[in-house]
Amino acid sequence: MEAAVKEEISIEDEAVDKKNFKDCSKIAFYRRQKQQLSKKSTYQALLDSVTADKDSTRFQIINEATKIPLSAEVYGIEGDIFRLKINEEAPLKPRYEVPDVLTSKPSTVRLISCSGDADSLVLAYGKGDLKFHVTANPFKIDLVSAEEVVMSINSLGQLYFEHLQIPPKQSYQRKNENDVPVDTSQEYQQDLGLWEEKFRKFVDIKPNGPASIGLDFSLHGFEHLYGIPQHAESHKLKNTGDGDAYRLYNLDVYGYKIHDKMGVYGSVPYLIAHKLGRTVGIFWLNASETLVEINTEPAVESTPTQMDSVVNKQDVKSQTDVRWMSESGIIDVFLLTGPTPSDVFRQYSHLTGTQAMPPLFSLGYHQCRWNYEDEQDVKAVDAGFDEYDIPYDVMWLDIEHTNGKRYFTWDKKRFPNPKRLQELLRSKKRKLVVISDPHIKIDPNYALYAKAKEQGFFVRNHEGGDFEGICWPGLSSYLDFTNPKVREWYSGLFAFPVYQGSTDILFIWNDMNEPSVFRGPEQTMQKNAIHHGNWEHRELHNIYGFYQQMATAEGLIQRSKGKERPFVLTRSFFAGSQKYGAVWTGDNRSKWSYLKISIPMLLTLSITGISFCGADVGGFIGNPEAELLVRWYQAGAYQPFFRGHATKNTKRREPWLFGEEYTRLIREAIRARYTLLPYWYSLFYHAHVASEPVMRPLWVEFPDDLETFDVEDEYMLGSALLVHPVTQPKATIVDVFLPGSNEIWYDSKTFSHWEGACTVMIPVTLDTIPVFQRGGSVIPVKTTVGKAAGWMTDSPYGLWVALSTKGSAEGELYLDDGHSFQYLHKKQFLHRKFSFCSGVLINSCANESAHYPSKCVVEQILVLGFRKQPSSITTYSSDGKEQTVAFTYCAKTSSLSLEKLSLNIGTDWEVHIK
Ligand code: NBV
Repeated sequence: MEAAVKEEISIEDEAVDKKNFKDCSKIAFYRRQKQQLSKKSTYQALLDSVTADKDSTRFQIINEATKIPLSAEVYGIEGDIFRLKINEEAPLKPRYEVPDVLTSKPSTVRLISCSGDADSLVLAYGKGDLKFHVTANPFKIDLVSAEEVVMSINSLGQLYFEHLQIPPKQSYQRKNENDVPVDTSQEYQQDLGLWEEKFRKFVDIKPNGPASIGLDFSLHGFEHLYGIPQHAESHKLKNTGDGDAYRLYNLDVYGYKIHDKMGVYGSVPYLIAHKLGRTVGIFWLNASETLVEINTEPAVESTPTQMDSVVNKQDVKSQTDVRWMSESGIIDVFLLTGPTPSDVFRQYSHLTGTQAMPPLFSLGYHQCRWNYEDEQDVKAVDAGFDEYDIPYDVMWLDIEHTNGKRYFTWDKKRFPNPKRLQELLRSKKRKLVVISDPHIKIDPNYALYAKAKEQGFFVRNHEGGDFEGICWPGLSSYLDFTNPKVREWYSGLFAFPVYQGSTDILFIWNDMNEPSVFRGPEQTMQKNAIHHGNWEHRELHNIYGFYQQMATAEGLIQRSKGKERPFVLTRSFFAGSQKYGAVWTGDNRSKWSYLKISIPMLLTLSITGISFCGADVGGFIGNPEAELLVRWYQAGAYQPFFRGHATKNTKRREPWLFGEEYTRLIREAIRARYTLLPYWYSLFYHAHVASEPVMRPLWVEFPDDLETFDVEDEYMLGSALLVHPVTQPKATIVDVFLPGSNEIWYDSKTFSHWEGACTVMIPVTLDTIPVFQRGGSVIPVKTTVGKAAGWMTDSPYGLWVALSTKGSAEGELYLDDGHSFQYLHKKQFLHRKFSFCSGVLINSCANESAHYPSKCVVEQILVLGFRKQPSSITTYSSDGKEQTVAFTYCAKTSSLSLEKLSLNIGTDWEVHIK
């Protein structure tokens, strides 16, 4: 078995062999839906069947050809959301409905029926600004907002629903791949993949037959769509040509190809459409394999012929059609009506939850490698950071730390005393993260395996035995995390007495949880494997990893008796994974193109709820040259999850291995990250309580500025910082677009400023990270950087005040103990507001009901865009103290700097500049 595993590793440096993965033409339900489309069958809504209760309105839809009824349910959900569910009226057996993703049963709002004629049903939401207009024949829905049709459903007649059927001939249904099918229509069946489907040497036998669903949505006036991660693609979704849909199917694609629509590690079946004046979202709650086609027809302005008068000139609005297709389940779709980007973010997180509040340490820098060999190695690397004066917070151990890839154990030779190692890290206020994968080595002497086996906790194969597949430990079984009992048991494995060698500074990384199965079809699990409740793997494939992270996070919370926030990084994810921790973009490559694509990939994750995301700094596969490594550190320092990682067999690349100058550059980048920790933490608080993404595409901050809609080489961190990472080798100049006609932007290093709505050419050296502060903002920073975040608790703050064109600025700071849930249960936090107006900077309380004692002082205040030399500056504290302070003013850069202040961060005070 070891040999098999080695073979998997040896393919390491080759490009992705796309033959191992399906393209659309190899996906039977795609072929069937396309074929059906050409026949164009119509559905009709039977509006005399309408019934309503306080939650929903129901009616039937029938297919004119088959006459089999479908049942439609429409719900109004709090926060301007509609939900449409379409299922078979009487399915042969229940169809899978995705559980556990919605935070709770969404609270409904009664829809008022205000239909006029017999051919339509109009359901009004709330005061009636939003309407759900159902046309009976042919069946179509229009979503109307203030008399404007924003979106239409099934206007292209692509509603598609395969009813569960009894197999045509029992004899056709094979029990396993070796039985010979006797049905004469075998070829026909195989091509459509109704009861079985071949891919390479794999045969997917489908005891439930075809069950796929599909529906089209037309977005009126929209040309810009975003979302549906995960793809190594541009931020703005592209038109999908024939056979080229975006695929949502969680797969382990080592060194994935970029600018490709194939599915990689995770899926969020949710997209956002944006145009001037309106943002909407479509959340397609389905966990089976899903394909999304996008087709934008841009606006056409007809050129008036001689005959036409200008008045007759006709504009045809742009439109984007989106077609969702899933292999099974039901149609369960949420329409998020906006109208602004932040409304859509709020609506989505109302359904799926917000970003978990991360422990502060996890926003620092993480040092990973497959593998740090042993305790000595870890100690040396840890010491290296101190020697070279580079802050870092977390050391990571990959699969080799275990005893033969048996998770929750330690390799006794390499790590004879894991607690000792953790104590060393603890003494430096640092943490340890170790890996825990979902595959469990089949070894009766491995207690964890034996226990899981005995209790029937593994996914089963279609014959009823435990599913077995090959992964790192050799032959393995896979925990069935979809079973609540398995999750409960798994969570219990993190209890300190159970997880030998673990301490409270140890946190977890879930990898390979697509799940990855070597030699399985597309390197994953057979779709006819069986989960809890007898559901086939095909029904829930995309949510498997979500459940592992859920159980892990719960385990970490439980081990602390509910007191401490967990940190769990996962590779595979689904809608709602943000509630459980962080996500990274998997096995990228040490190439400039992968550095570049990390930006749109992270922006896409961010707007679909997953704020805590990052890409392996340096690139996982390959050996980055020093320049690329530096640029990657500089970019990573300004991305939410910041971890250096490298695969086996790569050259060591700890920050100090490339010579003094490169060490300095990497040190500076990491220190820049730590300087901004208070800002990062405050942004995460906002993501947590107010659903605002931490890393934002420009269009989110500037929704009325058309020019921002396509930008993906720069982005905002919160609303105050614009970052344009350098992603080209040997760059000497970077073109930075500074948005907003009323804005003013300040270079965070040189303090040069520009008015918005222009592209500026910024000269860069290897030292430069193009970062701009938006006029009108105040950013809290730390003035000194420690060895790790834990050393900076009491260190002083600085405030970067960047004045708007009107000479004002605002900002805030969120602060708590950085690790517990006391902020939630006991309101132990500080939330301060900073505002600058008419020469006065005020620090005031933003939340009177919260309290947190802090000794910290604001030591420095930097004011950018201050036009004249002040004559005096005085501070006034709430206890009546008044003090004149020294300052330096630079007329050339219009910057004013106040140093050696001692103003407590948590009390009210004012600074008057005259
Ligand atoms: O556990 C080893 C690696 C890990 O370092 C990487 O970050 C994951 O994405 N893991 C994949 C499995 C092996 C990949 C070849």
